[in-house]
Amino acid sequence: MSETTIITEIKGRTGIITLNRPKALNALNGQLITEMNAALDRFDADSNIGCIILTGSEKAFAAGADITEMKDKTFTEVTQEDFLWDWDHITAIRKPIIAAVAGYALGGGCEFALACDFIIAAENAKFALPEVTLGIIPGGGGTQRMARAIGKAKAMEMILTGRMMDVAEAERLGLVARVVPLEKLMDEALATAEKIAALSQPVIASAKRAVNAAFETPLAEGLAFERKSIHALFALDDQKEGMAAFVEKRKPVFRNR
Ligand code: DAK
Repeated sequence: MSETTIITEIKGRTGIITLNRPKALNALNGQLITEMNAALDRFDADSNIGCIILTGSEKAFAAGADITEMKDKTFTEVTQEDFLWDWDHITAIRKPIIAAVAGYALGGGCEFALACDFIIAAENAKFALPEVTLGIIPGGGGTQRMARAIGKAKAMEMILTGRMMDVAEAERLGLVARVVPLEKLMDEALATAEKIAALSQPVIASAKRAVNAAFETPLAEGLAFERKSIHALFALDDQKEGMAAFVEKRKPVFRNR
């Protein structure tokens, strides 16, 4: 393997993964996906970490899957090796993942941002699913997650034209949770991550699972899942502590159990 394609660091209780292929605008090659997945697993297993941030550079979150790596692949190769089979691993991570997006989030880069739990975007962020211009369609979840995120009309228009969406439109449509000045992107993402990480980890994991169930199940099933989840949380010390602290007018001390 050549030099590492990501940088990882821990700040407070937040694990930060920075995509680091600047010369290729963080194009997502096999090595990067492998290294990113391993870092996600490490952070997910680390009880000192309560939230993860995935970010890129000021110019590009990621400009998509690496076109040079896939351009000559044959149908037989992509099907037999199940090309990019490990692309979806990010959705198996239990801890919250914030995408801190500056610059281009295109194709697979946009799909990775969509696969995170929410996006905080810098004012220069640009989103697109330009795969049709390359003779393919989005393959990392874009047709499904974009349609759910911004609705059919806008998703169709984006995916059928491949056009770029600026951050103002992305915020208006609910694609991103918040827009911040570029120079404040990491500070804002980190402050948000630390706020989440300070809460009870099993409660946060339960909340993440419940919201995700909204996209996987019919409403009645999702509501039943939510009901079971909140009932289960009454088994936690952290529920007793959170409510006792409110009544006693003090800050809760969560012990993640
Ligand atoms: N792949 C490889 N290299 C890329 C790249 C990419 N996606 N994007 C940029 N680069 C490289 C450029 O080739 C260039 O390299 P050099 O020529 O310097 O060696 C360098 O990054 C700088 O790019 P530019 O010179 O083009 O920079 P500009 O500022 O002029 O333009 C740009 C920036 C982002 C508008 C432009 O680079 C661009 O349009 N890039 C391609 C964007 C794109 O089409 N992305 C979608 C790729 S397809 C799957 C899951 C997912 C996918 C597929 C399958 N499965 C689970 C099966 C995903 C597919 C895709 O993402």
